[in-house]
Amino acid sequence: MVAMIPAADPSSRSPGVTLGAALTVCALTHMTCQPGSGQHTAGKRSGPPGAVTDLPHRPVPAAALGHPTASLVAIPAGTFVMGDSGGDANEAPRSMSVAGFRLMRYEVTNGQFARFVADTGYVTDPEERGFGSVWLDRRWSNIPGADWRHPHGPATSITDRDSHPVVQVSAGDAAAFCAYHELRLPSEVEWEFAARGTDGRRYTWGNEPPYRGTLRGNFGTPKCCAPDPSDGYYRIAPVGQYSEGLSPFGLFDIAGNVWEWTSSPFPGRPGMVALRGGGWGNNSYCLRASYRHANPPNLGLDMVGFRCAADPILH
Ligand SMILES: [Ca+2]
Repeated sequence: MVAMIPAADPSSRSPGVTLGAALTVCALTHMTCQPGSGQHTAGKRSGPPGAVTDLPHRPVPAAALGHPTASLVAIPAGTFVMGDSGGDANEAPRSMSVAGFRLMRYEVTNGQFARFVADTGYVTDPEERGFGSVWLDRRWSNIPGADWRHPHGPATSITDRDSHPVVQVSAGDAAAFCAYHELRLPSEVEWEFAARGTDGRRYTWGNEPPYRGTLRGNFGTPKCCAPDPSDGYYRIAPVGQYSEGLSPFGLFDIAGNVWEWTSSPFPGRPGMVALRGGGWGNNSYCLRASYRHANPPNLGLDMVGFRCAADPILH
């Protein structure tokens, strides 16, 4: 099984972290995700942890638990500058045009995925392979028995977590879920346009750093890369909790909570696909709307989920 896990990206600006059999997601392969990267590691909140009184524990909207088409948001056609001149080499700014499409307002939830499995008998890649990747002690470990019903290992469960985003689903599993509902995964260009719109903002909510006073999502510690309960949830949060982190089109959890699979192959990384958005263990560099990451499409991880897209309704 270890041989199926990719090594670190040889083109990355690796800080020399020993990866072993671990898969890398963003933080461990990029120096700029490490502590000491200046503006990206500003203090997480304006007050001390004891002063936090506004942790988000909102009721989850019914649309996040119902049919996936119930939360589709129309994204108009547009042209934008994709990328970030302050990011990685693969984020070189370039003008891109996107046709109109639709994208789910929320990440796909356990409740939605459970109904899909009940209807179809679908078996996910991690279930077939017998393991899922779990983020433990700042690295990925392949844990036997980790799957979407046991996201962080066989001793964990999704009981009472219908409203959490499903994880431990591969890109293939995500595409199968979307196709069953006559939807599809978004392309990488569509995802970034939905995340930041046309005004060149660095993050989905604007240019304000993630950790300055306002809770904008479910992120990791400013010092790379551990889960952090100060946003209300140690690891995964229910979808739709952080209204201060909305995208220009009203999408929740674009930055953080879980990474999101796209339908796009990753340029220069044969066999790999792109995923976006950062997750509950990442810090601000990886939460930028333009940050790109690549994974093998059959891998399940406890920090990676997805949302589905659709073509526009034709009038
Ligand atoms: Ca997300």
